[in-house]
Amino acid sequence: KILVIGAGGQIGGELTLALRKKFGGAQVLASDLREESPLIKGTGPFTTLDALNKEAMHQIVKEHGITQIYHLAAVLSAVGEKQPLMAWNINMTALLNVLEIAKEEHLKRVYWPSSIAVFGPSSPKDNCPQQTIVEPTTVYGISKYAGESWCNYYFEKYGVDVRSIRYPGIISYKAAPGGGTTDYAIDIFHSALKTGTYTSFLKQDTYLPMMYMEDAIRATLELMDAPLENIKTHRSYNLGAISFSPNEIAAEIKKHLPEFTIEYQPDFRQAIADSWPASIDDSEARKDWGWEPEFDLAKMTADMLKNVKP
Ligand code: VAH
Repeated sequence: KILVIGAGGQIGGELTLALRKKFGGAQVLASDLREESPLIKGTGPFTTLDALNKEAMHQIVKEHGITQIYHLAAVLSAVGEKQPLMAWNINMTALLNVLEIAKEEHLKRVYWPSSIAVFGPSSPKDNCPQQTIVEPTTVYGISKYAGESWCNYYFEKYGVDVRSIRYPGIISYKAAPGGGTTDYAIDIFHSALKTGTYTSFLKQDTYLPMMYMEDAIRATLELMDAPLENIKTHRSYNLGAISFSPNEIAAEIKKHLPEFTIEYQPDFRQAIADSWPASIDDSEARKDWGWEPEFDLAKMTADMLKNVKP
């Protein structure tokens, strides 16, 4: 039985739906600090859970016979820069609670997302490899990079089968994004459909690694399904799909909405974006567990414009 922590979030909600589709609604207990989101309501059991409360989390695991945890609760990059110590405390305490309980209860498997935000200005800008110079300059990136080392520690020392993916920016329409820097690529669709124009908080030529939610969910399930012997790292796997700039996604939208216009007013998030790679080398994921993206910019744009409710 699976526990999803952070089921109210952008990825947690869709992961909950995908896991319920795969294993059956009753097999997936969704949890979040906030009340049950409309996206998952009625598709299976839900409980509120503050991921900082280890006792409460442990109680839920024992009461429900949980054997796997997907931990999707975190403070993202932009919000994290506004409240650094709060972000560090939440991101690390919640992860250590999950790892400790996985050790004590001998859970079968744990999933925890890292991010391309672990990379900093000293990392290679293009085709950034999985193993390279990693000097994060955002609190979010610092917490994700530290978390990767903790995951490896619990695997090496206690045999906890925890697996992780460094997600790029994830684009989706089913749930609101959670305060990230890449979220301009979601906002742009809502704005284009609502007003026909968008003011981007990133400069026009800011390339960032991105991925459509369908690809991110499928990658997560494929990683978690892979035989343990195929998993060559319990830190985290680089994952890439598409790299584009605000200028490029605007041009793609214009193919569908010729009247669409964009302007640029970079804010504090520009510095965050500039510290990250423009594209990712995900050859390890392709080699170890057969990763292959399906959505390119054109296919994603068409799907977003078809489904976004402005
Ligand atoms: C953020 N969407 O912007 C997240 C992600 C790579 C970016 O980690 O913070």
